[in-house]
Amino acid sequence: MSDKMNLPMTRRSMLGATAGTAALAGAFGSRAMMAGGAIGAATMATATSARAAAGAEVGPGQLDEFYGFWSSGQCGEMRILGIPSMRELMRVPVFNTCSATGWGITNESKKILTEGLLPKTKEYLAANGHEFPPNGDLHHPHMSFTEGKYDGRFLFMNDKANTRVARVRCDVMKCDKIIEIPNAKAIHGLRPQKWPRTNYVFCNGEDETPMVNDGSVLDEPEKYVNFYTAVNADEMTVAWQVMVTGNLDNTDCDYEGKYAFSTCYNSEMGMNLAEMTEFDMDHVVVFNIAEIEKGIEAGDFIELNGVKVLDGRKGLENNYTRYIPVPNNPHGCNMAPDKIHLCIAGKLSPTVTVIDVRKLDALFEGETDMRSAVVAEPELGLGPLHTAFDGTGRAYTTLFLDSQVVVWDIAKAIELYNGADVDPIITKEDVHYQPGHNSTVMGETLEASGKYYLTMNKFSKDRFLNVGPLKPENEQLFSIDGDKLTLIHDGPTFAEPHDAIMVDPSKINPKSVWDRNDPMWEDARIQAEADGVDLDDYQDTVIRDGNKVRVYMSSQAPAFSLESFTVQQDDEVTVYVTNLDDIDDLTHGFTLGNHGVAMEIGPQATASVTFVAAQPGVYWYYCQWFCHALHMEMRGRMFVEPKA
Ligand code: CUK
Ligand code: CUA
Ligand code: CA
Repeated sequence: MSDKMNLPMTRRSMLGATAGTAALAGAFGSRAMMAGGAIGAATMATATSARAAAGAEVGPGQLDEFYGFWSSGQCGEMRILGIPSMRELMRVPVFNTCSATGWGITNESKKILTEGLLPKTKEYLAANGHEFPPNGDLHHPHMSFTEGKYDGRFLFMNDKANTRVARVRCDVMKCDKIIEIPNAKAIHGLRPQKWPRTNYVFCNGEDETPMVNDGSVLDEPEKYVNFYTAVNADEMTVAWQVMVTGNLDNTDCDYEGKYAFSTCYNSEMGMNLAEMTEFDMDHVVVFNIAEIEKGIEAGDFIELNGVKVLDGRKGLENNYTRYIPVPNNPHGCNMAPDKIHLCIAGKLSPTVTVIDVRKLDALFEGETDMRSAVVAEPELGLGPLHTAFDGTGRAYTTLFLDSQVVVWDIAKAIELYNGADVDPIITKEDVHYQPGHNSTVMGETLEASGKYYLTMNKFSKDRFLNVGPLKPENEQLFSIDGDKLTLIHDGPTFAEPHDAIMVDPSKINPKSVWDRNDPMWEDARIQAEADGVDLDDYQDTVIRDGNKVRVYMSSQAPAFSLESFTVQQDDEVTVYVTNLDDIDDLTHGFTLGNHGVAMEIGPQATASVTFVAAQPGVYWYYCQWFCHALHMEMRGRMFVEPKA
């Protein structure tokens, strides 16, 4: 059998042929470019000339100025874009499963997806035939900080759908940790601590649930609670939680490491829309980090599902929290890079409330007028949702209902609040349509820059060719020139980017080839060692261990080291593939026909997958990442012998 399948090619000639593949890829590339150009000329003429005028053109083969890290909402992945071209560079699976990379299929990814789940959740999931949640709702990707600046170590993000927080390693752009947050429900707002570094990742539970949620309480809102969570960023464990009054929506923190903040739109503790919008004022909760840490040290907490929980509810005598009243159902919570001003977007109120964080100490030292920390509340337009900053004292607030961005001056808004006759509004620009989040380059850091402004619009309506009842969202990129915004990109995105950050490339330096000792496949390394297999070298070993079979193979373009292997029906088979190629961009794959098995194996990586060989017969496996001129031939057979 194996003689017939031998390829007339040495390993050296395989490597040689790799160069040919690059040429082939080049040819494919230029064809695609020509097709794109033909469409582009007709529809993008205006944006293209504006782009050129703004000096924001990125020609074929040119690199972008900035990275964009994008949420994908209910798609559950993180996306990487190039700014200002808005080209999508990569999709990083996190809370979703991915057919291309095998995220949710490989043992390495399944470990990450399951190890942080609570025991009870595993029970719900098992009852529904899942090992881990098959979906996610990723809203807020943010990078780790050191002293108020991005430090390029990690990206953190939330899953509102399944109450999780994930971390992506910036050195390889892969998720390495996912944890489910106990007690809280629907983790929404998320922000890494900015100062002195990201020791904590702050996250908001949006949905309130009965404190003891065992089926005995439904219509007693006073028994419902909500939790603010601090995750230990290095260990990806829950550091502490604070029980609060009302729900929580978005969160941010200051540049001194003293305070974190959350908006609350349901101070009513309502259970339906009418109730949730009943009061004229809701609130922002201010969390006093040092006091909370002291409280933990002093043992002033209860332990709930393994988490230290402090009671920071309103009206209690404690120094953990303060509640600042703000108008009706606020949403966005954005700390300005001037280190002073926190902007709370009004949503149902046409205002943004500006809080001066220097006035917060007083609230914890006897000041009883919580509104004394408010220094401005300009009326800006209908449906303010989120605010971005460019480091010049200007603020950019999205107006959902008006379908506009309003650019305004923080200092003038303060003057107006103090009675001066000034207009803080600099300009308003139409966007298409109904913007949610917005961002500026490095805008949530001390290195905020006024180069580009991004608006993430929830509706595209008639802006693109009709693709049926489900329409894409629309994202628009503007170049900022003084007080002027110039539209340079207008393009559809699939469901549903909420938030994005734009990052200078000097902040990160991803690898092109994996380190052979990467912890990602630690379990495979340990198992191989026990099996006497050297993963760093050519492998073609099949180990039987009862009805468990471990198949080790390596890949080098365009062949697997094992062109076939044999197992018995009902064996539990684990295939380990190590990609011995160490050339940039030479990813292989392993897809086993009709078994729901596929995985990516990057250069110098090891990946593994486990399945049951349930039916006798011949099953081909193949490499699904186009790697070589003879990529189609990169395949082999699994032979399953019938049970004796
Ligand atoms: S939320 Cu989506 S538009 Cu989840 Cu940050 Cu405001
Ligand atoms: Cu290896 Cu395609
Ligand atoms: Ca409300």
